[in-house]
Amino acid sequence: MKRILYCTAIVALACACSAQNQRFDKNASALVKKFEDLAAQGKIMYGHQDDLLYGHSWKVSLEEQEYTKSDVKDVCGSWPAVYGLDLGGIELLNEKNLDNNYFSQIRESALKHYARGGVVTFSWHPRNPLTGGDAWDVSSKEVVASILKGGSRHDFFMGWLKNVADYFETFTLDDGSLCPLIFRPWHEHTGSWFWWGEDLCTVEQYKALWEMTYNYLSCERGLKNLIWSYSPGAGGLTAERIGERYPGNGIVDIVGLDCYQYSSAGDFIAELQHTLSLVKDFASANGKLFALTEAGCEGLPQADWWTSTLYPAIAESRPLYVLTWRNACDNPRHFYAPYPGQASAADFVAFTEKDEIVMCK
Ligand code: BMA
Repeated sequence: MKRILYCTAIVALACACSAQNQRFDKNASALVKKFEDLAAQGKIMYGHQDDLLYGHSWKVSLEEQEYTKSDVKDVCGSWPAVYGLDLGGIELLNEKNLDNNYFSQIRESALKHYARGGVVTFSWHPRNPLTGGDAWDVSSKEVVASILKGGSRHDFFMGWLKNVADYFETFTLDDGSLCPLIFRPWHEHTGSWFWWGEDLCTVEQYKALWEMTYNYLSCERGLKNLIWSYSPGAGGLTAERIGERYPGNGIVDIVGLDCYQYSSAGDFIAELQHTLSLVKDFASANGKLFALTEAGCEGLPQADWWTSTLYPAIAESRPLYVLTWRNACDNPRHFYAPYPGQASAADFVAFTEKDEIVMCK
């Protein structure tokens, strides 16, 4: 056991940027400080995926400049504090991401949100670099091995990381500095539905994937605007499983949790309370922030879901933020935030009015 811990520490040290390099640039430092202040006050930011790009029954036009429309704002008068976006497709230099959003609009809306005082976070559902399938193509267990150093797809995959870095470098503010971004790659790895999932690679391969990603983006390319989040999925999560593939304190800033409701409200509350407390304990022991990086109940059939299910599940542990998933404009049943007239709209307003919930005004 001791030997394993010792090796992990050496790997983490070896991959962190050299000591004279600072961890964050000034904007990311200020944002992390803001996170620490919010966490100390027990505040919880509310977040929503793709919020400014489309909603349950609308989509921004190509001419959009302001990015003011939002299902969340239409319901409660404020934007979500955290704006989630996805990079899937940037690895191929596609014009649009996997959910049909122009990368130019993703960037412009993110910069608007940051200028309003909001926080931006990116997930990444990259295609499968070995088979050519999508992120959910788990037909081969060789994918992670193939992209690590020495693997047959390593050079190819480093090209994908270059495309990610080139895109992140375009998130410039007026003074030429970069917009800080929470980057949350290789998420839900405790499940096996993505090609980087638990059954698809070994512990060492998963950690090496993180180290390679961090080393390239934050060290080699010097992207000090990135705040790194690690997000296990809730299903069957234990303290041991949170720690088993943890990439290391040198390269993680936020310990996250992804947890969706697939069962009764009571079961979901119990699961979320339990898994959040595990994540919180792990984060505290490692001096990290923690957040509910993805959550939700598809279609929001329960009118008081926000105050009677989500709120009691998070009120005790108080994650830094809770981000509910997207309101697809092309699938009327696939939504996780209310829109005007939706059954849980009034209750969502009551949730956002709670003292600890932070929105973007
Ligand atoms: C999933 C669904 C998909 C989407 C993917 C990435 O949960 O919303 O429709 O493509 O996330 O955003």
